[in-house]
Amino acid sequence: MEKVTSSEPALVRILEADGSYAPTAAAEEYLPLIEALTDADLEQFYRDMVVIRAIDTQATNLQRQGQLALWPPSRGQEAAQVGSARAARAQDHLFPSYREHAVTRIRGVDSVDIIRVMRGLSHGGWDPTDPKNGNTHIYTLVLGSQTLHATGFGMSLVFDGKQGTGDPDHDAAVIVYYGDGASSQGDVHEAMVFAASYNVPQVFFLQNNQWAISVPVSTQSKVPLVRRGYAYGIPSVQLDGNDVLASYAVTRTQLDEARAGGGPRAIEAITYRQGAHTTSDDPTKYRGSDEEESWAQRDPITRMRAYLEGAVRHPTSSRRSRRRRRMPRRTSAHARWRSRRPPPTACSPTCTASRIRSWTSSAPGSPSTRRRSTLRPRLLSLVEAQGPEVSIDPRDDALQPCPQRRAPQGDGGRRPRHPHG
Ligand SMILES: Cc1ncc(C[n+]2csc(CCOP(=O)(O)OP(=O)(O)O)c2C)c(N)n1
Ligand SMILES: [Mg+2]
Repeated sequence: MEKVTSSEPALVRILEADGSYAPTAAAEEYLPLIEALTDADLEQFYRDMVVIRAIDTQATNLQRQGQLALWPPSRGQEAAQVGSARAARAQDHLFPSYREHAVTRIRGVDSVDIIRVMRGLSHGGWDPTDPKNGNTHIYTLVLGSQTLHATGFGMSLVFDGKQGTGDPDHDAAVIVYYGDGASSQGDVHEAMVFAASYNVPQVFFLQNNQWAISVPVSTQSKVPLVRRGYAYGIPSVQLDGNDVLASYAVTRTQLDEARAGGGPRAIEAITYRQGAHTTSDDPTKYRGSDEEESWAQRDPITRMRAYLEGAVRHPTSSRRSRRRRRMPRRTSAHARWRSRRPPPTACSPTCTASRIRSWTSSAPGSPSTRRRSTLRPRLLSLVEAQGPEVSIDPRDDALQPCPQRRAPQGDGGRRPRHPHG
């Protein structure tokens, strides 16, 4: 039995912070999945991260302009989210927390629907049963409760015989996202007990972004959080959450195992919340700029960009590298496109969706950019149609409490029983 004081868990990392391809020993078993990725897949990962950062930046700015009540920035966590969401199959169900803007977008949820929630115009944002939303369940702000929702849903997959049949198009799994702070909630532990007991096809995806508002992860746990899964008999892996390839490969493996009837799996993705907890938070009150700067050096988008730019290719042992050695002069379509047109500096605060839009639409083999091309105008129209001109008037009937909740006149202050409890 492993002692909790023994060596650190083996970290799965494929790309170093500088973009070099340098798999750790724990990553070796995942390399066939990486080698199977096409250039188009790699570009898609990068594009996903860049686009969601642009949306995240715009939404943060909209909040600062008073157009949204609140925004929880996802900046810094793009690789963990993109890799894991791209690893899921269409029939899988995803249960986000409240910061999974990349996950939801990849599954088809309109990012404007999240903005409507944060603007107070919608309670849920989207319909998880609508096929266009890719089995993405709604954001959950009550910490950890979505892990139980996911486990319950996963139990239904077991009871309905939708896992372990061996048919990859039929078997399904659930993946639930939660944070280091949420990992201290009883709900998460109860979910793990039930998931293990009922052999639920579930991946517990913990994004350890180092902070639960102002509480550091060192306060949440005296051992690496990945070890919590071990206690329930759940095979668990720790990965570099700023490496989109590691996130993709491990999640893909775990989802495949879960779907095949292997029971639950768990991931601790080590990442960092680069922004504030939400726009109501001021992180300068509890953490230093040295820490922020050191994590900025490990930025997930910069890392993938450096890799795609070809600073360091796959090692000589890989099939990809052998292929490239045989064709040393051949440049990929992506490399040719890039040399003509470098990407915008997506990481800067001035990055806008329109710049990203024009860049992504010029990419070779790019999927339809119709949705992206309408994003910027739609964000603006949200502001214009429901912002300055149409102010939210608290005197509107729609914003009044139910009349039956008002204290009745002349009854000595006693309220009648409300029909809805
Ligand atoms: C049950 C519950 N308790 C407290 C809160 C208040 N709260 C909101 S976010 C948060 C911190 C969550 O940290 P973490 O799980 O690490 O997720 P992160 O915000 O870092 O993504 C807290 C305490 C809540 N929403 N729900
Ligand atoms: Mg956290």
